[in-house]
Amino acid sequence: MSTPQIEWNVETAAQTLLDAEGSRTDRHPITAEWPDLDLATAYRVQDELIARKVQAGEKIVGVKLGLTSRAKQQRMNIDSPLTAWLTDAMVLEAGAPIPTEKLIHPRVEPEIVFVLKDRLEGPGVTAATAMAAVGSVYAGLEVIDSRFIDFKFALPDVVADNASSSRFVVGGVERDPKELDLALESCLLQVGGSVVASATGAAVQGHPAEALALAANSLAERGIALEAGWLVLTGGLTDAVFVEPGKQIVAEFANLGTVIVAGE
Ligand code: 0L1
Ligand code: MG
Repeated sequence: MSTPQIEWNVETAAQTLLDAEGSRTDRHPITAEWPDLDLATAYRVQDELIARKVQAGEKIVGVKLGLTSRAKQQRMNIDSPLTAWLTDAMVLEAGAPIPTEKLIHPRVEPEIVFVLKDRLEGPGVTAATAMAAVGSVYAGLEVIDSRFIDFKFALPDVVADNASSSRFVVGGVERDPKELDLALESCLLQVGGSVVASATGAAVQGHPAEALALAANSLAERGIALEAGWLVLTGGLTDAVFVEPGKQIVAEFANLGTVIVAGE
């Protein structure tokens, strides 16, 4: 019996990606079967996918940026940053084990996380106006889990797939962004006690505030504003690392504290 062909459109693409996540089954890029999937349509797929999660009871808690650092862009061979949605179902407690039994092939990356005190709406947002809307800053770790085989995709695929989002941890140290130079904030990433990568906040678009401005301005193109109280993950500072059973993944920041997740 041959596999039924999918009739590709925004709805079928969103459901295909939700099914891949739910059944922990990675698949070939959608663009291999739907070569006309362009970026604007891919964002419609992303929005549809999240609308279905919200309908199922999840709550939007913020947004993330992906591919904001050269380390990540070079690894994925894509040089455009992108935005995606965060929901409450993605929150992982600091130190908690990564629920690998529910995931396909998780990887982890350190991030600088903002919590907004004011609404932020593009266009025309600069790094300075973006920072004025930030109430507090934290260290974070993001667990990404592409629904595509070997994390291989074109930009529209990964946009549709909500930028490989899976889980994230926010650290316990809250800082006032006015007290820190986030471009100089350094981070050591360790796996099982060995340092595997290091970076400073400048790795993220020169300054995480530039990433926040980019998010506000690109979301504005879809008529979306960032709301007060939302979290913003500004993008991996370093390349993402694989989760290894029994090994802790630790991001040690100079001023934002240390965030830990455990490989199962
Ligand atoms: O958070 C991210 O940077 C994910 C962007 C998508 C590419 C990837 O899966 O690494
Ligand atoms: Mg990330």
